[in-house]
Parts: sequence; structure tokens; C-alpha cells
Amino acid sequence: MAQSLSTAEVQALLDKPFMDLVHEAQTIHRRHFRPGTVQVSSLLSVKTGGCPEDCGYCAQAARYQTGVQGEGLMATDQVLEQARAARDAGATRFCLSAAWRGPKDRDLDQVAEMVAAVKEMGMETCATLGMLGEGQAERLAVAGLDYYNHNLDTSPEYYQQVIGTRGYDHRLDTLRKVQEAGLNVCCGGIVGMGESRTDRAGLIAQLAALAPQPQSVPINNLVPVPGTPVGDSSEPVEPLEFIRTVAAARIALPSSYIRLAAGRLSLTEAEQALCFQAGANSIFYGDELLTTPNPDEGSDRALLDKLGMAIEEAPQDSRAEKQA
Ligand code: SAM
Ligand code: DTB
Ligand code: SF4
Repeated sequence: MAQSLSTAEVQALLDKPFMDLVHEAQTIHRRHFRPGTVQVSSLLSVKTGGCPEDCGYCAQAARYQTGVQGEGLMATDQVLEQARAARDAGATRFCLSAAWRGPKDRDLDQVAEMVAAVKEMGMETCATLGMLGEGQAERLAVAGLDYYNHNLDTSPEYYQQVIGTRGYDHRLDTLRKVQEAGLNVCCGGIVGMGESRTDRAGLIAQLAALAPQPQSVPINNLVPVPGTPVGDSSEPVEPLEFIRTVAAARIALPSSYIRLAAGRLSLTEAEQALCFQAGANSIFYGDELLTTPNPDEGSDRALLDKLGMAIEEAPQDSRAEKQA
């Protein structure tokens, strides 16, 4: 089992000379993964906008004027059409996202139907639906869900500056429910919300302390959304600082997939290559995230070709693999 690092230990990593940090991350990466392959997930917002929560970075929070219209839950047929297109373009995991505080049982039935049908298509499945109540993670597991995404977003200290309607403990409680249901956990955070390096260290230490460590760790580079408090007030982090964060996550979470999540459009190809060098081995694939753009599949395929990297095949049964 990976040893968890304290905030001070992660901070010491982040403070290292850049070349030493990236070298250490790449060395650890090669000990745990085949270099040169990238896991690819496609995202679909199945329920967009109108969210009652107040996450300060989010385009979908009803209380901020972001221009995003609230919509109801998408029809299953439409979701399956998008999943098929993502699979045909090369994605091996499909992630269903909903702008809810948490799912109502009636909504969960419909999402469970979507999950089962996507799984049937031969893709891995992921869902991110907000906080889960008793029995809901089990319901999703029975439907064939492989991963549940629920982020800690930032350090416990900085969290309060960003989100008021749900606490860090609520998030940890949902993560515990997901783990107890035998699902893989996808849990990460956001860089570039005005937090300090110590906050980034605090987030990584929290992720590393989860037992077991999350199988998937998305590192989002804030996509500043006009109309949100965080989007309107934050200065972007420097790309080199983002790459340091990726490297420290790789070292602290040696056998987790580290995903370059939102915000890749603000990184050059060379900066993304350095993220891979620092141990990132997963991306969101497809030209839209939830409400904001992402590089299109063609430019990602071209980038991977230039780097001599390949898309990783989906495992036969990722939950069985985890339990083995
Ligand atoms: N409503 C669900 C929830 O909060 O768990 C699922 C969707 S929510 C949009 C998923 C995650 O996307 C957030 O926890 C946050 O880490 C990330 N995210 C949202 N807006 C973002 C932005 N503007 N830039 C970067 N990451 C963002
Ligand atoms: C995650 O960590 N990042 C994804 C996914 N999990 C759901 C979402 C990114 C959202 C970026 C902003 C938007 O498109 O609205
Ligand atoms: Fe709602 Fe999720 Fe956005 Fe928070 S991050 S406002 S919970 S959609």
C-alpha cells in the first residue's frame, strides 16, 4: 500500500528544483505504469446548469450569471448516441455528469439505465452526480458503474473560501460510500483558484491519505468562467507551477492514474508533454468538457503521435481488477 505523505512532505516536493521533481516523478511513474500510454475518458453533461450549490468556480451554479441555461436530464437515447460516438473516436471510458447537489432516487434509476447501456457498449463507466445518500452507490454499482467522480477540489483550509453549501466532510462521506460499494474512486481538484502552493500540497496530502488511494486523480487547471466569483478574481497559475503539481501528485499517488483534466486548452503542446513527463497518464478526450471547450480529438491524436504515445486499451473489467 502506498505510504501517505503529509502536507509538509508534499510541499517539500513542490519546492524542489524543477528538473529534480520531474525526474523523480517520471522514475516513479515508470515503476508503476507502462510509459507512453494514456487513458482517455469522454465527458457528457447529462444534466446541465441550474445547480443549487455555490461552488465558486462553476458555470453551472444557478446563483451566478454565467449564461448557462438550466436543462433537465437528457433522454437515454441521446446519451447513448454520444457514448457511441465517443467510443468510435477512441475513448475507453464514458463519464456522465449531472449538476445536482445529489441525485434523487427517481433520477438515479434513469442514470443507472444509462450506465448499464454504456457498459453494454464495451466502455468503462463513470458518473459524477454530487453527494450520494445511503444505498445510492450500491445501486450504481449494481448497474455496472466502474468509477464515481467526486473531487475534494482544494485543501481543507482554502475550501471554505470557494464553497459554502457543502463541507469537506460531506465530500469525504460520499467518497467513503463510494469505496464501501466497491466502486473505483475518481477524486482530484482544481489548480488556479488563487490558492497557495501550501494549499496545493494540502489537497495532494488529503488525496494521498484516502485509503485506498483513489484509482483516478483529475487535476483541473481552472477554466475561468466569467460571472463566477473565482473565475472573475483569479490569476492563472504559471504552467510550470501546474506541472509541478502534476509531478507531486504522481509521487504522492504512485499507482493512481493522474488525469490532465480541465484547462488543457491553456497549455501548449510542449507544456502538456511536460505534464506527461511529470507522470500524467490520462486525459479528457472530445471537444467539450461540460460547458467549456477542450482540444478536439484530431489535435489530441496528433499530439500523441508526435510524442510517440498511444491510447491505452480498456481493461476487461476494471472493478474485478481492483478487487483482485
Ligand atoms: N455536480 C457534481 C459535483 O460537483 O461533484 C459533478 C460535476 S462538477 C462540474 C465536477 C468537477 O468539475 C468539480 O468538482 C470541479 O473540480 C470541476 N470543475 C467544475 N468547474 C470547473 C472549472 N471552471 N474549471 C476547472 N474545473 C472545474
Ligand atoms: C473533473 O474533475 N473535471 C471534469 C469532470 N471531473 C466532471 C469537469 C470539468 C469541468 C470544466 C468546466 C466546464 O466545462 O463547465
Ligand atoms: Fe453544482 Fe457540481 Fe457545479 Fe458545484 S461543481 S455548482 S455541485 S455542478
